[in-house]
Amino acid sequence: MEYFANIGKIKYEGKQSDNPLSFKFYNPEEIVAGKTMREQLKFAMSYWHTMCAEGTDMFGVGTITKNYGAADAMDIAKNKAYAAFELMDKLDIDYYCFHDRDIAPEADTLKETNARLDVITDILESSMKSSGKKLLWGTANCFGNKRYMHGAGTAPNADVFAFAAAQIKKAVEITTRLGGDGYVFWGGREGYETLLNTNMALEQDNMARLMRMTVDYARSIGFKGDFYIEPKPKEPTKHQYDFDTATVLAFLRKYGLDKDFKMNIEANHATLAAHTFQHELRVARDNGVFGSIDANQGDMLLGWDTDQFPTNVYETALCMYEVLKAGGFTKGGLNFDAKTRRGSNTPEDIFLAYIAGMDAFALGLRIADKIIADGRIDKFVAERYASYNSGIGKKIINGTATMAELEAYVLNIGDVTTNISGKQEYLENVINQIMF
Ligand code: XUL
Ligand code: CO
Repeated sequence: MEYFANIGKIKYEGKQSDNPLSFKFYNPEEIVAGKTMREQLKFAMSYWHTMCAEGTDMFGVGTITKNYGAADAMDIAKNKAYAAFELMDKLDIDYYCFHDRDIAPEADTLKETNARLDVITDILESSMKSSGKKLLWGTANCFGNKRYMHGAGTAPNADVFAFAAAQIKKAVEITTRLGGDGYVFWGGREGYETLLNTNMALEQDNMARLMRMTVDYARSIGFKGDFYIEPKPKEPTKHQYDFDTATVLAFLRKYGLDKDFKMNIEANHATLAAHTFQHELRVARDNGVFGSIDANQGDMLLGWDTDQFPTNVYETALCMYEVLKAGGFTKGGLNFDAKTRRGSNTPEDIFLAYIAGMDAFALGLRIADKIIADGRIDKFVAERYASYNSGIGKKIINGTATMAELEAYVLNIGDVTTNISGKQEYLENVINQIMF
């Protein structure tokens, strides 16, 4: 059965094309910065938004039907899996990501739920075999069910912790079985609403315990992928422990987990933390924990996670600049954790949205490559810090300068006489000149 019957394979037609169902900038086999665009960008489909989300919001019901011609919950789940592979094939997307509950609905008992997961995992496994599509990462939805109302790994109730561990065990097993390149922790409700009822120290200790157990168990069953934490400062809880990359790094280091985890950076989460997307990527890169990306964008006028498809080329360019500087993706990729607006309610809108996101990142990649090849930005930054290459600066860097020596140095020079301009406007001109 064909689920998107009116839509053919999306092909690169170039920017002159007026066919809305074509790529204008994403040319998968074209080489940019030494690899094909396909290899550089490693696009992934998010199962939850693309296959499941029906456009509900706080004020209204769904506007998009995603039952894929079935009525029974498990029949819908099966058809959804087949439809997912048709969609990936038509969009020429090589990877996908899922939560356990996206692929199969939860039943009354964990045993029955896991049996349902096995049924769908069989379909995913055989579809992957025949199509060559790959799993970028798997994860567990430990936030949707009401048992997780106070959190999962950070819940005050040990039975809830146990349930989360049992659920994650299964999610890790199916991720491993499907050859997943990654496993994500996103702390959906791992945070608090008020400190008046919260033992923050115990909650964080327990989260670390759950992560350590997960890593050890996954490695024991042969999981070879990377583990990621996906920082987000708030929503759904008022305060989430994985606030931003710097906060997560401190957490990982405190609990000795820093060698086991990298970051999955989401653009909209960065802006909710009052950072730029580039800032979060830079913190990850500088600390050797850059892993994967949830590609989307927020609305700067709104304070919540709108998960829009990325179209802002300035942002995608600076993102891909960081990715190229980090040496490119290894096990990670660009997962479109993005959904069409509630009013864009046809299957065609989903295709148009992915085309928008893939083209925006293709443009970003080309521009980032040009920024690096142009060299003016890198040269400017290198020269800005040139005082550390010799003399007193070199001594500061190699750790031989003492406070007394620095005092003597200053007494000798009198005062700082040169401070060169930061030339922000010049650099912004350079970026625009390269972009346009
Ligand atoms: C929520 C979010 C999640 C994670 C995976 O804001 O980004 O979908 O990506 O749990
Ligand atoms: Co995400």
